[in-house]
Amino acid sequence: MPFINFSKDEIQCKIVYYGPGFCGKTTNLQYIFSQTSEEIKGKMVSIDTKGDRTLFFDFLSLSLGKIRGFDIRVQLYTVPGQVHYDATRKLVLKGVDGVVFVGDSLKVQRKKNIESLINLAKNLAEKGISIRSIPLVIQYNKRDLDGTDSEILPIEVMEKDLNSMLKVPSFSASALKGDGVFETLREISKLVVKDVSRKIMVLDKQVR
Ligand SMILES: Nc1nc2c(ncn2[C@@H]2O[C@H](COP(=O)(O)OP(=O)(O)OP(=O)(O)O)[C@@H](O)[C@H]2O)c(=O)[nH]1
Ligand SMILES: [Mg+2]
Repeated sequence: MPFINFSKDEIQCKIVYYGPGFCGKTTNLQYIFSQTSEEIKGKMVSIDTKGDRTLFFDFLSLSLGKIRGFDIRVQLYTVPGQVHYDATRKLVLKGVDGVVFVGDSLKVQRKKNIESLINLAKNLAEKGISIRSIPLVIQYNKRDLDGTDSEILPIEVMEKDLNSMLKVPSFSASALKGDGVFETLREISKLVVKDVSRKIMVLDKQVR
């Protein structure tokens, strides 16, 4: 459920970037931060990081404009992808309004992608949320490695592995170069704002 701050006329929506270790979640946020104007973004905060590895989470807040007099802010979080940080992932998922699942296009990560998606479904289910109903977008990252020496999974294979049941919007991306990063963010923001507006309308009706 979004957080509504009536004293500031602000609605805060939480979007979590989820996926296996090293798939590029932090890089997505870094690119968004580097390309967004000062008026729109807050600080990017990385809590507990060792080299490239997120050990707790990254956080970036963006302003999306107004709906019915309320400022809409999206708060972007990343989880630590490494398998043994599951307790932290559960904490970061608390109060989530939407998820970007970042898949790693490297062939060696194929199994890790699937395991991470299953882990997401399980951690959402523990919170009473179905992966089939929450706003969700899938991003196939590291596509810039296509055509290099690295072995890359074809999009069709990733789509079959990760999206054949869910059938959610999906995007090819290179978080490193920035390709597809804003397309992914725009789509998840759209889905989340739509969902949040619907929930607020239901609340409105209950109050009246
Ligand atoms: N070639 C290429 N490398 C990428 C891309 N995105 C991320 N990387 C690299 O992959 C490594 C891991 O990226 P991160 O963004 O730290 O990965 P993460 O998903 O946050 O990883 P954890 O915090 O461990 O869960 C870094 O060295 C990035 O530079 C991409 O689109 N293309
Ligand atoms: Mg990270």
